[in-house]
Amino acid sequence: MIISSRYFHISYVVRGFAIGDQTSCIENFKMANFIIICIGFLVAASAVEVSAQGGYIKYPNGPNMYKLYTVQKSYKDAQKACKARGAHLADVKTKDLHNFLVKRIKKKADYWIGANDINAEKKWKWSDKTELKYTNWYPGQPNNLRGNQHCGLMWHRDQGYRWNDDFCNKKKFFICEKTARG
Ligand SMILES: [Ca+2]
Repeated sequence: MIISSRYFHISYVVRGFAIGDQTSCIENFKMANFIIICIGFLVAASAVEVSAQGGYIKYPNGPNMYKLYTVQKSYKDAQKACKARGAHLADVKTKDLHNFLVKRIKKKADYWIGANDINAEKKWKWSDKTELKYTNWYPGQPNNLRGNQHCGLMWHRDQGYRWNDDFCNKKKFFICEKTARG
């Protein structure tokens, strides 16, 4: 009687451990799977955003992709640099696109965009020669300082990077835009 009772006790304890270990093992396995799935998801998400096309980022609400270049160039040289990559300076035609680009600024600086009135004073046009409808000028801009500011940029002096017209020969960072390929 005593022996069988002891045996019962021991077997119960052993079984208890076994069940406990099994449960925690399953929990650990589930957690490991969960972490692996999460990591996989993050990697996939970043791979979608930074496409294989030279670091250009697809704008989800339009057909184009964008890259912020942190090399300083005059406006004309920035235009040339974009063109050499099958792109042009970014035509920021909506507030949503403006915000999308601002979120991706890592180096606080001015960034040339497509807006300019090089061809005719006060007739601001985008790179694609269309007139500006949506604008996001900083209050008091464009002021055409000294009668010689014809190139638009996202202005680092404003927290929201509202736009300023500046001297086209100044060297600035710039944003290129090109059509996203399927
Ligand atoms: Ca200005």
